[in-house]
Amino acid sequence: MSGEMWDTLWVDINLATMVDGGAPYGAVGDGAVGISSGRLVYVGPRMGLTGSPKSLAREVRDGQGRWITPGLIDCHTHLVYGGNRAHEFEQRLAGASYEEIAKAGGGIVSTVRATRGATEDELLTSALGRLDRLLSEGVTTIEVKSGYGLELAAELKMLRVARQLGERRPVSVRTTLLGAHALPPEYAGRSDEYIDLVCREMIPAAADAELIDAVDAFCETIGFSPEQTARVFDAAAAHGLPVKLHAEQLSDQGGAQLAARYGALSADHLEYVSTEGVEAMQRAGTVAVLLPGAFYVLQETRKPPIEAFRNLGVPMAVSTDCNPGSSPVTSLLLMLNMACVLFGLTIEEALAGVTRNAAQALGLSQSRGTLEVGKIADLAIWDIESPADLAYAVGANPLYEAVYAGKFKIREAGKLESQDARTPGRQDARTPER
Ligand code: DI6
Ligand code: FE
Repeated sequence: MSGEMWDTLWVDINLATMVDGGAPYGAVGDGAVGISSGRLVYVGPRMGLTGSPKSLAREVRDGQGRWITPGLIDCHTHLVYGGNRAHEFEQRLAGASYEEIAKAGGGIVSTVRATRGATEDELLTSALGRLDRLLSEGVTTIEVKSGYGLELAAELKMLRVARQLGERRPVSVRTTLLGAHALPPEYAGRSDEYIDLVCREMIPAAADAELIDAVDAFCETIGFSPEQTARVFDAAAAHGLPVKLHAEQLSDQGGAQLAARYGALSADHLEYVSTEGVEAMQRAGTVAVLLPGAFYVLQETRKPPIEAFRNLGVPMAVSTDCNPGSSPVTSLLLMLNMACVLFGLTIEEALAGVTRNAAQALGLSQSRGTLEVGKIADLAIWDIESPADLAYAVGANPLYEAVYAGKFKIREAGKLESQDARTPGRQDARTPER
């Protein structure tokens, strides 16, 4: 063999590459995966290797017939927050609606009080606990939103904590400013002035501090109007930041069309989206992020229009929406199951939703989301007989090992088995597509 030895070569392994257009799951039986300098350098049948495994790589791993998928991507979370809202869950079970609780000063605003009052260390500790549960299921990339500070200092505090998560754990963190999540009490009756604050102070400050990769808003009767959302998106555009939108979660506000008009990476929730909204998303290439945890916890009955997304070819992603109110969820595998059972996705669609399409929802398609040569070696290795097992067994966690950037192994929540003393993190979190 000429040329350099690869770092690692997996053999006796089945691949769910999740590359679109070929075999279901982009599957390759009796496959091999070569890794060098944190990148995939070979993905294909073992038969296609040009030499014996030992002649090709310094380390040869025997997969013993397991399956490899891309590392999972949780593309919509509110992972960083203070406090706990179990009592609101009790109130809702007793008949109060999410909107009623929000209007009575609970809901998002109660988490804002707890988040403003928490130190960075406190926020980091509680977020790490949730993050570790996600990582234990093979998550290697996560998006984290602000939106429980609703004042400049507290929003920046949340974003710094989110970025720190990527320095403490083997995970790529993408951060999104969600200043327009709810109206803070001190701005009651002055929502346009609050939007001024978001546009004139929060977005510029977070962008200047290089703390954000995107901007999001909550376009809803209990959130902000389409006009106010458009102002937020204009400010994002002025800073060269892509946008996402919480759209049509509780009612049809035309948010999907608005998001599409701004070339949004994604529109999320979408239970109440109209046909026009779906068509606009298709034309703009906007990903539909489905959040079955919020649908389930809020006992929503109206489903997002899966058939329409499917027929028009709108890519569907699936995420936890991990947050203390509508989706206190830290299992992406459970969301796979719920996306299938509650929304009617096929298992292959659901798995694409936490890999290929989740990468697209974060603008990371070139580096993540499928097993393809040149992409970052973020992998999940599973003790399963077929990919269907990932959505089938409720509450099971068949993760055998996760590999982050070809270097960091994780087998149990929070337990890092590093092959490399370097801490993963920041520079990877900041650089869009390497
Ligand atoms: N929609 C949601 O489901 C979350 N945010 C949003 O805009 C809920 C956030 C919360 O209740 O704390
Ligand atoms: Fe959300």
